[in-house]
Amino acid sequence: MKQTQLTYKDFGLADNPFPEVDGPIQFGGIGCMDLLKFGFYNGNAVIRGMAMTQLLPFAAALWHFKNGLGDMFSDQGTNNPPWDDGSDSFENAERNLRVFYYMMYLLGIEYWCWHDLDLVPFGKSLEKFHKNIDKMLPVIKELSDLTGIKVGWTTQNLFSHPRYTDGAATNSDMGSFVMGWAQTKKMLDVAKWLQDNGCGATHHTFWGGREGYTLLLATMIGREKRHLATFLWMAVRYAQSIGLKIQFQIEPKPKEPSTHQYDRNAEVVIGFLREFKLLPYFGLNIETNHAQLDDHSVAHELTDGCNKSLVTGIDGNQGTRGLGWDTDEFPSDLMICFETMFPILASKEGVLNGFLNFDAKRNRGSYAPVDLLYAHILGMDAMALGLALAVVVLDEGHLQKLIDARYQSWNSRQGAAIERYIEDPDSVDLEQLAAEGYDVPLELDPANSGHFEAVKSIVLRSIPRAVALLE
Ligand code: XLS
Ligand code: NI
Ligand code: NI
Repeated sequence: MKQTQLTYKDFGLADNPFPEVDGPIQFGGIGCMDLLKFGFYNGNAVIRGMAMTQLLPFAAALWHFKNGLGDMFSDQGTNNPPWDDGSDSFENAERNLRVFYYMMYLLGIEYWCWHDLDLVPFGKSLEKFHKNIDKMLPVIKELSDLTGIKVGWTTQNLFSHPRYTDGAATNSDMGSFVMGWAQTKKMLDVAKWLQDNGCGATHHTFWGGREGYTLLLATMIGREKRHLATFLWMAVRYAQSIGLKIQFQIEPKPKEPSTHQYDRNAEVVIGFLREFKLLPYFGLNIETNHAQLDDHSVAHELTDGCNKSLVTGIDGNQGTRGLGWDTDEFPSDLMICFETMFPILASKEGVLNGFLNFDAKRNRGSYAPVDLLYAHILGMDAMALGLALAVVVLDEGHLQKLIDARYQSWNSRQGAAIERYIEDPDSVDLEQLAAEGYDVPLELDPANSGHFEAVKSIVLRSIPRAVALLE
């Protein structure tokens, strides 16, 4: 991020979109009650020898910045910011992008993510749409040069247009597959342009908005999954052909809007990628709310992915417990933020090699422009606290001591032999092992208790020291 002090005018804006603040949001001290300052996120803190921007590579989502805040009971949204004239014009799209950049500058967010359709409206034809994207690229470059804020990942919206009602790559109508490919190829060309012009775009996401089925009885699942794999292979090979080095990632989601989506969760996606030999080219972008829709925690999804070094991004958000919809709320739940950062810090890499994207929108009732600042500040504060808590729990070692004790029986010679068995069938004498099974004491050994409540206490009691880390 460049250090120079900028004003909204430097972003080519005639009016100040956020008159409530006169410069970048500052850290106001722990628990600061000026809500237009950070109360936990301290951009100057250094933790584990790393800068906060490295530990928390925040990205803002253009689609949620522009989100009209409609819902399933009313398409008519509540978000009518003064900078948006409601038209489909290029100028309106450009003004939105300029305000978006100014917002990220104020917040100290260094990356952003977008679908083709977020940038400019689709309009009357795919051709015109793509021409408008090309016209906007120099604006991205101008703003990126001005601020140092880069694109994190690009993607294509293959779920909004009626053409994609039954999916894109998995549509029963081949025309939709072909049109989806045109959009995807274009966004890979765009990523190449962005990279060549120093604007970032190191990652590219596939979220299969409607890649799944609505009615199983009318669906050829096997054929559709193969089409999806074909589509992904086309992206891999096309990127190679234009010399584009990009980290592809799949964002799992179990359902909604389709009944069942083929990229249901981390385990399912890993199996799918392995089946079609795509594993070397793809990572996982794990979204908290999607994990929740799959009745899992984000920690489960991330742990699955991290164990295989496959996590390349996070869509940090949260849902409303028990609701069952993808409400994409800004993260505020400390335990969710802890569960997000813990698997990443505990992983072999120890840091997220990708983006922590706020795939989050304001509540429908938070329609003031300044709520965009409040919302991101909330998310950044919460994630910072979650990060610090994960660091303390990991680094103080109390948890590891309990885990080590729990698994200690496996550290015996016999345990090691059993753990070798898959590779070395001679490591275990199956007859003898079964014979020993008769001698295993029938009473549990208290030494092997999981002490689960004690484990939870470790997290709770680490909170004060986590807070101190951020001071
Ligand atoms: C929607 C998805 C979407 C992806 C990008 O549920 O989370 O926003 O992140 O296509
Ligand atoms: Ni998402
Ligand atoms: Ni979502």
